[in-house]
Amino acid sequence: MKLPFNLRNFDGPLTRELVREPGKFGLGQVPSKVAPDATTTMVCGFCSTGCGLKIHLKDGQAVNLSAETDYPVNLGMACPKGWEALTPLAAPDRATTPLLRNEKTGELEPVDWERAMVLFCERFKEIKAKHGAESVAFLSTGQIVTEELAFLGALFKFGMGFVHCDSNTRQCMATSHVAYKQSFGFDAPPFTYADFEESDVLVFVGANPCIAHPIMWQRVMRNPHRPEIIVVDPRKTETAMAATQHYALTPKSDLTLLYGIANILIASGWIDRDFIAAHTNGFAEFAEFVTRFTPDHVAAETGIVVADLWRLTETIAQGKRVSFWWTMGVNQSHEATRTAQAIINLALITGNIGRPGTGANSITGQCNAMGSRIFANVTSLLGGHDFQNADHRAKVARVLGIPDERITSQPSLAYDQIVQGIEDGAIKGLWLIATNSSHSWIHQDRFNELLKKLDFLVVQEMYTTTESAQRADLVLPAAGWGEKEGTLINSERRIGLVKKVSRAPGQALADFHIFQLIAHYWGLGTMFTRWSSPEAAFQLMKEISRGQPCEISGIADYAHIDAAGGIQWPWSEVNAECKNPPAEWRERRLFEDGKFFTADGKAKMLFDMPRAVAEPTDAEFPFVLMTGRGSSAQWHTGSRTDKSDVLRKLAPANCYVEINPADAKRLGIGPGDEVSIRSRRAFITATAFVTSTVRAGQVFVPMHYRAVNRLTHAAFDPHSRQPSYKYCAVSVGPA
Ligand SMILES: Nc1nc2c(c(=O)[nH]1)N[C@H]1C(S)=C(S)[C@@H](COP(=O)(O)OP(=O)(O)OC[C@H]3O[C@@H](n4cnc5c(=O)[nH]c(N)nc54)[C@H](O)[C@@H]3O)O[C@H]1N2
Ligand SMILES: Nc1nc2c(c(=O)[nH]1)N[C@H]1C(S)=C(S)[C@@H](COP(=O)(O)OP(=O)(O)OC[C@H]3O[C@@H](n4cnc5c(=O)[nH]c(N)nc54)[C@H](O)[C@@H]3O)O[C@H]1N2
Ligand code: SF4
Ligand SMILES: [Mo]
Repeated sequence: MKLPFNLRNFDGPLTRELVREPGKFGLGQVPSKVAPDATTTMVCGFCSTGCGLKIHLKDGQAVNLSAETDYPVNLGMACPKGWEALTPLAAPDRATTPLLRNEKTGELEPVDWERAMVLFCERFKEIKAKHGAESVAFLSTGQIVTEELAFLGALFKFGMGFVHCDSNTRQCMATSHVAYKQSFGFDAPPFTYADFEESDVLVFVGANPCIAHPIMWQRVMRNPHRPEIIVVDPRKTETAMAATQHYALTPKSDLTLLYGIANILIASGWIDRDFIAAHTNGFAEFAEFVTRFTPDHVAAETGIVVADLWRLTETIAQGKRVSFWWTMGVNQSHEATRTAQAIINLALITGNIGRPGTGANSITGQCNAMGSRIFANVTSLLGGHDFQNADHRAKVARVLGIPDERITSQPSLAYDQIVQGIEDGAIKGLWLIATNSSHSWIHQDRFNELLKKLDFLVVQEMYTTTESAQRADLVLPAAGWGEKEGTLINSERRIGLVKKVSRAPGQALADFHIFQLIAHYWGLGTMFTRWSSPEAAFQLMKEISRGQPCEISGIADYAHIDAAGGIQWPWSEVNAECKNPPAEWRERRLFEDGKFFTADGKAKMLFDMPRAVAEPTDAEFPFVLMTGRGSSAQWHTGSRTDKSDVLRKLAPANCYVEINPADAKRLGIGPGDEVSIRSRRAFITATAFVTSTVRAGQVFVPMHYRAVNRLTHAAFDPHSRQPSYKYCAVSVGPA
């Protein structure tokens, strides 16, 4: 197979080769496609906004950056993480060689790539031989480039012959994926960021963009229509404070609220009957179903008084261009999929979709959540295809040049089922790639205890110090954003480019190169020859996407993406043939023709009775614990953002808990006091942040502090299997 270095004729230790010709591995050399003293634009690698950043290089090394003014996403703006994006690359705890756990001392010790690769293959093959193809799993990410995600999924399933894999997008976007697929026939977020500026009513449900998507929020602030901004969130978040209407509903009562709104809209005739008749199925059943959500019932369940419920509903009814936006307050719930679909139903019955400033719009989280959803080969076959569909399998086999029978039809277990598989002894080997599960997975103590049951744990990471890397048997050192190339897909389906503008430290390799090495050492011969570079992999993705709603066959190459300022899917050859694309093609929305991706072209209205939460509060655990993003300077488990002095100054160093003044007073807790928080699973301490942003009986702890998931309760949405991170019962008291 063609590798960036000549392994075929390789006759000595890989390490010697690495030292002699590091450039062959993408190590050490001047970034390939960018001139040594250039300024070049690429997309940010933190959140799904996908801002364009201008990188300034000297002698082939990025020395500074600024926000790109000519990128259609951010228009010259960036948030603190974007401005500090280069800093984490230079952190002293970067993994610079593979590390292997010494069985005698228990310490992680440097080994060369040769030994790491031999061991990786030997150990996983041993497990496979002994326990079968279902005994090794991987958990990956929405934070590496699409080409790497696709390569990993193809390598693991078609090459190495394993079955079970999932990614942190399960923690995040699984709900939106399933909701869209069931309602629209494909996982297709319909919007473009211009919609933030074109709505006259924006409804944010369980989303805090001021903190989590600051530059999307800047787009809202550019809206010239003096819009009504409605926020539905139990907390008075930064976004709620900036809104024109805030509805602090009882946590996890969204489904009841949304059905209540639908009921009033339908009963009052504030609906678009023509749109419903022409473009939807299931309206009559839905209309009948929601009649039971009377205003009084809704008020009792949600804590939103009847007059406010009417005000909210009337605002939606009066809007000419109403857009609905949702994020983790919806997706991370025990009834998440139906809640997302209740939002979709509101957009459908009011005809607020397919026009400027409208839409049922799920905002994604990680920089490549959308790439992961469509191309990771985890829950759907590459390119949004179906593992169960023989034609789809044959198509993928043909494009990849892999025998048909290699393309498995067996569905993978979901994240939580993989974890359960470890407990049951069915999963013996685990490979984590660009995710820090030991911090981020729900009910963390159980997860970390279960890791001890594994025969072999591999962690592919940028840093040696993460909670997950510290537990690994083998650490594979990865290059990060800025040290490799590829594409990311943002929230509005825009494919943006990431470039190599910095040298990876030591022997850290791009994930893409690590997968090439594994393919070789696994003995897969020429099976992955076509994956000779990220850009070659991109060409494969183009071919695979042909005929799919997410078709990108009209994108020529990376240079095309670069010149266009990112390109939204779909972009087929029909688009490409248009020599002078009109300016409005730079920001496109879906469903303008009212045609959805279902068999009959109509959207489906799906609904279910609300269910009780998995762990209600009681006398012993009287508080609801909510979790989420704390500040715009903190990213997830902090592996990257904690490395920046600037970003660290912008957020509290210690774990804190937001608690209402009335509760604090009753419990004798003052601002800044150490408090204890106890759930049925663990006990942690945190600093009290006494604030009326949370209501009495509720507390909030940001997810960035490692203790938080020691408390959370492992409950899941039955359709998406997404964890319900935002609700469990705790007690709070002075420490
Ligand atoms: N600075 C920063 N930005 C980020 C990230 C980060 O780590 N740091 N992560 C990125 C990722 S991966 C994601 S997924 C997004 C997440 O972006 P968001 O979803 O906007 O962020 P969260 O804070 O997790 O959750 C949003 C809100 O849900 C509310 N909520 C809790 N329970 C309920 C409920 O029952 N109903 C309703 N309606 N709301 C509820 C919370 O109070 C919270 O304000 O952010 C992305 N952007
Ligand atoms: N309680 C609670 N828990 C939550 C949430 C919540 O709201 N509340 N939110 C959930 C959500 S939405 C998400 S998305 C998850 C996020 O959870 P994680 O994915 O576990 O969080 P990260 O810190 O982003 O971990 C990514 C890791 O990948 C490494 N990395 C970065 N770039 C690369 C690369 O290019 N290659 C490789 N190999 N490694 C790389 C980073 O150093 C980092 O350690 O957390 C979930 N957990
Ligand atoms: S808003 Fe998101 S994409 Fe933009 S600079 Fe900040 S982290 Fe990067
Ligand atoms: Mo996420």
